[in-house]
Amino acid sequence: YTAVYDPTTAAGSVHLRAIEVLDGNWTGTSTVPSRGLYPHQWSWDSAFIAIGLRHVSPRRAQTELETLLDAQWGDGRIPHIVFNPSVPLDAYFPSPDFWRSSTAGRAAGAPRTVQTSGIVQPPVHALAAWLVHRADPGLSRARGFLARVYPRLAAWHRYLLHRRDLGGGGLVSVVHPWEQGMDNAPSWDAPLARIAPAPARSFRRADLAHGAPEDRPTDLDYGRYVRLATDYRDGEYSDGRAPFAVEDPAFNALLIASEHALARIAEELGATGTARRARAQRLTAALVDRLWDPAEGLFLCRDLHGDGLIRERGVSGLVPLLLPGLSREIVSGLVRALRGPHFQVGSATRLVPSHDLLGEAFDPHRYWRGPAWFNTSWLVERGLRLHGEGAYADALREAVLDVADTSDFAEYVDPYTGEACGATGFSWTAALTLDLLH
Ligand code: 9WN
Repeated sequence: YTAVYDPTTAAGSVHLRAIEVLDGNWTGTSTVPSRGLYPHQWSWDSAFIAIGLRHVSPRRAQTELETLLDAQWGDGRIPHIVFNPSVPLDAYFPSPDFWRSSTAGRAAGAPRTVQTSGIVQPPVHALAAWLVHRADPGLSRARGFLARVYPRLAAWHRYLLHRRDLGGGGLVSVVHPWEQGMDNAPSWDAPLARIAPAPARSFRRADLAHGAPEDRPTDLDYGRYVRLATDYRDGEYSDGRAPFAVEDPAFNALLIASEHALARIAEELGATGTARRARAQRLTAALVDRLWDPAEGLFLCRDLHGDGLIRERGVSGLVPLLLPGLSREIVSGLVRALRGPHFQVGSATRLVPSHDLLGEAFDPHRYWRGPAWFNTSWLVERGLRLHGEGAYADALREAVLDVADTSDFAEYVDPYTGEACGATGFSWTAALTLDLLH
């Protein structure tokens, strides 16, 4: 394989190998993120997976999303994990006997027939559903795909906007770092420090059987994750009072992007998208008002129990670039941040690092504290293209395709070298590679 990526000669092979990864991780009704480490269905993984799968099998992409939506709770939440009953309990922690969704989640309307977690993940689903529809509108219409998913996606957004506006400013809060999807990002250090960790002997981590401990969150992090999840469960997953409550820019930006997608879905179904578009605009204004830091030229997280904005620069603060309707000042601030000393995209780094290269917490191998992930680079690539930065978008796209190929579709990579970390054969890496190839 040549050092310079040449899509005309390499596209065939990387394309086929990406399809093989997704085929290997397909269970018959959904796709696992990776065979060893994550043997169940994950919420935002499935959305990214569907976005890639639509190019190979629009039918399977629809099924991926529908399987996830079948596990939706009565209150509208989409759980972050849907458990596969044929996988042994000790294969992943926390397992169904920890979450106890069918009993502890009864008041919130957890499904009876399938076991799930009780927390959520970023709402990429309506965006995914819209993109899946567009890949094969004939099949989608014949199966009534959008008509079936629309009410469920609307209920999902309703849950987030009505039950999770814990700060009262119109934005959604996450109540656990797993909800935001970037588990051990340095932005969580301050809000997590107030949480008393569960004792290490009270649980057994399964992830260390698959990943190098220095690439994973620490035991102390896990103690706090377990405490937060246990207390949420013991409160029957009711929302309102949360010891950890953070407004995150990526989570909210993905909700807004999905709200725009829901407007289009509504129109496709013959209804009006006007109210949804107006809501997306209101949410964008709230995002800017509450999380944009003009001096920094970046969006930051807001700690509802702390001193306001959390002063850590993370990739989460760049993700809102994917939104339409941002001011010129914000777009150019984000592009400058991406290319500047803290992320160095286009110069020293290959993909977008998850954390500030100059930050004290930066670690090029530890999970969300520095390594580059393919989903976030894919989101930033979309944002660059949307805002007319085609040359930068093209360069990032080439880098993503090259590193996905040479890392064997790694879960995450060293942002400087592209060296693989975590699992290989990771589904969203393969799926988003396919999307960028089309
Ligand atoms: C906890 C599945 C998930 C991703 C997350 C990633 C990681 C889980 C874990 O794996 O989180 O949900 O066990 O570490 O951080 O973004 O969805 O791929």
